[in-house]
Amino acid sequence: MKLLLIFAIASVSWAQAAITITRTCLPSVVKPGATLTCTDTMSGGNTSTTGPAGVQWQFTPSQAMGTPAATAGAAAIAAGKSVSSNSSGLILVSGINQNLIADGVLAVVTYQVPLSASCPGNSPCLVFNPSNAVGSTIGGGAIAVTINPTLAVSVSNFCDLNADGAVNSADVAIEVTAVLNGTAADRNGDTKTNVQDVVLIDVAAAGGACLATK
Ligand SMILES: [Ca+2]
Ligand SMILES: [Ca+2]
Repeated sequence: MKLLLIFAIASVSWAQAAITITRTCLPSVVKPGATLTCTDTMSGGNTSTTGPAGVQWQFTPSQAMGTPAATAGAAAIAAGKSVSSNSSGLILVSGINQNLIADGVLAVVTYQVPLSASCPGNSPCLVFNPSNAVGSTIGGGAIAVTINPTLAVSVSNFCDLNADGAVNSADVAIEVTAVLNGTAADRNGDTKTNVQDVVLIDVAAAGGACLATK
């Protein structure tokens, strides 16, 4: 009897357990105009109890990032679910079946980083703020969703040649080496690699604006 009671309590606690969604993005330092690929992974699900059968969540970027494109991740595909999304960043994982979703990648979301995006000092400043997160049991009941710590991505610029989030002498050295070695490293778009390109990196490394265009 005592064992049965313990089992019953354990079952109730499973039914009420929250699931967690964690977002990771690559690259961690992205350049304007490049593609940022974010992977949204679920943990804490249980295919022998509540699932979930469907999940929704939203990430709102802290600066304009255009309309994200979301595709189904391995865990969603395995459960026969598809992924829908809108321009606000709302992501919906659902499917015409009675399957429960196992832990794993629910969605892969890509953003085309606008040329206007930037982070002052190249410190991580692009944050994805979560909202609207909830899961559903097969009966339409709510499953709480926790979003793991908010991720911050750095938007670098065309003068951060080694993509370490800072523009300094290391980047200048890369450009100087390219000029000396005759390696293509055009920064002003004239198709030549020469002192003009070095100067653009020099100025940025000295604290000026990065005027490199590629
Ligand atoms: Ca750098
Ligand atoms: Ca050039």
